Amino acid sequence: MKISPYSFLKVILAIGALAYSSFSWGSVNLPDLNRHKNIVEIKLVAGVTTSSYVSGVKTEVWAYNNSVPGPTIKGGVGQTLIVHFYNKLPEPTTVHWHGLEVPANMDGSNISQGMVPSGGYFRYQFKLTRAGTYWYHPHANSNEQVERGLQGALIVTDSSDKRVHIKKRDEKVLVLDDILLDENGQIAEFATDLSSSVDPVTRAAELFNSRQGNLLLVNGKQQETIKVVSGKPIRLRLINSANGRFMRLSAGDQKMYQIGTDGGLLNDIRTINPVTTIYNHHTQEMTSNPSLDQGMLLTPAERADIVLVPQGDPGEVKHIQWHDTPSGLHNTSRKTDGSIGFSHAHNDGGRPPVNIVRLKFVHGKKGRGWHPTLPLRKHPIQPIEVAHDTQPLIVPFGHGAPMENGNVMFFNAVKESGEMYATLENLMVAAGNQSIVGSVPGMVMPPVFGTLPFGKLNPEDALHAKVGETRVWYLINFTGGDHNFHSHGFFFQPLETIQVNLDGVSANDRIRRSPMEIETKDTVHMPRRAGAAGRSWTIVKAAVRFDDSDLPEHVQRTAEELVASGKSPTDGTSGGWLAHCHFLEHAGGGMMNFLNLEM
Ligand SMILES: [Cu+2]
Repeated sequence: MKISPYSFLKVILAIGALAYSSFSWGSVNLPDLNRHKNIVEIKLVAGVTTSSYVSGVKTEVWAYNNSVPGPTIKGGVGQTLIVHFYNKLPEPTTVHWHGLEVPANMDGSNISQGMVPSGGYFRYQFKLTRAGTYWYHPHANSNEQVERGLQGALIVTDSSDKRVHIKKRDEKVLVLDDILLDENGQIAEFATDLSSSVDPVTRAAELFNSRQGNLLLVNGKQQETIKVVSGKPIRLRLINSANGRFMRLSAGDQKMYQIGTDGGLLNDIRTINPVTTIYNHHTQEMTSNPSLDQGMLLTPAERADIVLVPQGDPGEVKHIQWHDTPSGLHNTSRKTDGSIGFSHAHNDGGRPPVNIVRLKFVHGKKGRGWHPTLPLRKHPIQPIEVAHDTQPLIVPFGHGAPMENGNVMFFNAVKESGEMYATLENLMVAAGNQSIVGSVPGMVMPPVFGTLPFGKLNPEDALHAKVGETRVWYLINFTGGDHNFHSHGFFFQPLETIQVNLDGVSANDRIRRSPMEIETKDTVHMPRRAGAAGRSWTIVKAAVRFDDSDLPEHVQRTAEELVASGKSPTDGTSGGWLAHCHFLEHAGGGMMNFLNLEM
């Protein structure tokens, strides 16, 4: 079968009706090698194998234990996880335990440990500290290695999970990916590989937008099927493992509730509004309502725990659908002077919905709906107290114009961040002034403050904090595209999103504040700026405390395990905690910073 590389829709229509692959949920066998009840000990091998994403085509993939996604690792809070990791890939790799509160030198980032060479071995060992839906993936050449299939779920449970009142057998993990296949059904060449045959204009687009695929995958296949009984709730743990694709899910008339996020259960259950669609007469396709109040949105690497209460008759089939989301996608083109230009894409958010999960109603004793014990959490999440003078950790998000070869420089740091912060705060005071009507003069262009892509970032220019300190992440998106922010080692609590536009007519148009409900996150969406470059930006603030004092004592890390700095790891110490955009092409292109955490 020939696959057109850039027409997502056509691929889905052409192959959407074909058979599902034969393996089912988390069926990969993962024996626990240790009989001690407080230890989960497993063997994990990264290697090259094939997968049948498209009927009749064997796609070469890179996989953990020969499976995409890799085996689901499960454990309880307080248990120690030991992973014997073998690298049978043709290149170096690491394993990053996304979201887990691990000792710094077990974090698997490219600065927390040395690379595990091809043919090499590494022993990971750490305690499971907090219930939640996590995942593991490489942190070396990540955009290629994750796209090729290296990704797997890791589930940590505690006694609060029983209060959800859904049996283990009615709980499913959905690893949601989006991959780009070439016309032979193989993983397409990577724009980040400058020696590839990808042309510069295409390269620049893949870097700006992060890789947008042409095939959606749920647990490594085009569609997942779940047998359901009317009125009997199921619990779904969603993981967005895509390089750059947003996953927004909805299930029509089926009731869905969000109960958990990256770092475990929420304080309050949230009802998920279904995504409405309209018919587009020009494209003759359905288009999803762009409002983010609709559906369950996951940006890359985010997770959500949801409960779905099926309603239907035996024999009926209903669907969970993927819906597109506008995210500031860019088109690129060759200009007459030979340079590469970029503009906002017309089709941004306009792709039609795709059925990704079949809910197949079967006969059974009709369920009586969902009756959890409330509140779900035995111990509600307590807000991190932030003093007025808490020092911000400043992380700017920006990029340069495409170079001749299509490469794009991204950054998450500037040399004069204090000066930039002062400029921003002053302009925001003016923008919030009700007595000023019309545009507020001023401009903030990050290059003025000395952009520092990750490769050029020295420890002294990176972020600094002390163990035990409470700080505020002050994340600024200067770009016309969306990003997200992921910090290693420590969860944060998002506080508010502030959209600043100096060109607004009144103070209310110039500064829009959206407070966020309390939750435990390690990855948060950074919406694009609302107006012109330099004249508008989006700020996300999040509270963080650099210790484990909100955890039970027996799982807390020691101060020695938290300390990390200097960018270069040694055998025993980490070179810092990474903080970066999780659009993998952006992170790889330099949109990455690190925290020097000291005693
Ligand atoms: Cu980004």
